[in-house]
Order: sequence, then structure tokens, then C-alpha cells
Amino acid sequence: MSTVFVLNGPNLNLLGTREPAIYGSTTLADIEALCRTEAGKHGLSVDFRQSNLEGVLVDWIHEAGRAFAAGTLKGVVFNAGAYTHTSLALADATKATGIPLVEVHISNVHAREPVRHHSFLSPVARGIIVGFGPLGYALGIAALASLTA
Ligand code: CA2
Repeated sequence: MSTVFVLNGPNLNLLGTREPAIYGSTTLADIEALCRTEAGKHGLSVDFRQSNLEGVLVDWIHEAGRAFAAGTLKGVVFNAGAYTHTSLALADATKATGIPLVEVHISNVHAREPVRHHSFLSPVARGIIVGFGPLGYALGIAALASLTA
């Protein structure tokens, strides 16, 4: 069975516990369950992870690249959190691996502070889903499932 990595960056472990006006009341565990349900509809399995450390996320993108090259990975759904707006390293890793990556944001980053309007990941992403709340993760998995190349 092909796998989808669902990777989450800094502070996303706090979902559902703080700032519900921006991020809602859904927890990261709820999102993981949603991802497993969506992936199951497409015959995919999910490897769901969260880290607050940029280097760990880089290592996971490299791991995804090896799995993609081996033919066991369909792609990556990635909410890089605030690293979206700061990390050339994550963009370089994504570009180097050539993996299909869907950039997801729970909030509409373009309706927020200007610092959140720029993404280092968007130029190397296969596609981008922002502003649909946790549903964005499921949409990202469905998008990856639909890819033929
Ligand atoms: O909207 C998104 O998904 C973001 O990636 C979330 C990041 C933010 O830095 C991006 O600009 C947009 C923040 C994730 C932190 O999530 C929290 C959840 C609850 C309480 C505090 C932070």
C-alpha cells in the first residue's frame, strides 16, 4: 500500500488548546483521525508526524524523498507552521527530493499579517491549500491520491 506523509511543524501540537478564534477547537489528534479516514478512501496509509524542530522536519522530507524514490510514497501533505515563512532549508530539501508536496494551512494566511503572506515552500510545492481549516489536510490527501505523475 502506498503511503502519504502528513507532516506538521512548530506549535501545531497546541491545536485545540489555544487561540480557538484563529485555529478552531480541533486537536492535532482529531486531524490525524481525519487524515486516516480520507487516506483510507483512496487506499492509502498515513504516516502522521509533528515536530517543533526545523532540522527534524528537514530529515523527514529527506526520508520522504527516499520513500518516493523507492515507490512506496505517494507524496507529502505539509503544514510547516511558522517555518513556512522563514525556512529556506525546508524549501531546499523539498526541491532536492522532487517529492509531490501539498502545502496546507488551516488559516487563510493571506488574510493575516503581511509576514505570513510569503511562503518559501509555495514555489516548490505541487499545490497549496489555505483557509479551509482542518479540511485542508483531507483535500491535500485527495489531491495527492489523484496524481498520476
Ligand atoms: O494556518 C496555519 O495552518 C499556519 O501554518 C499555522 C501556524 C502559523 O504560523 C502559520 O502562519 C499558519 C501556527 C501554528 C501554531 O498553531 C497554534 C495553535 C494553537 C495555539 C497556538 C498556535
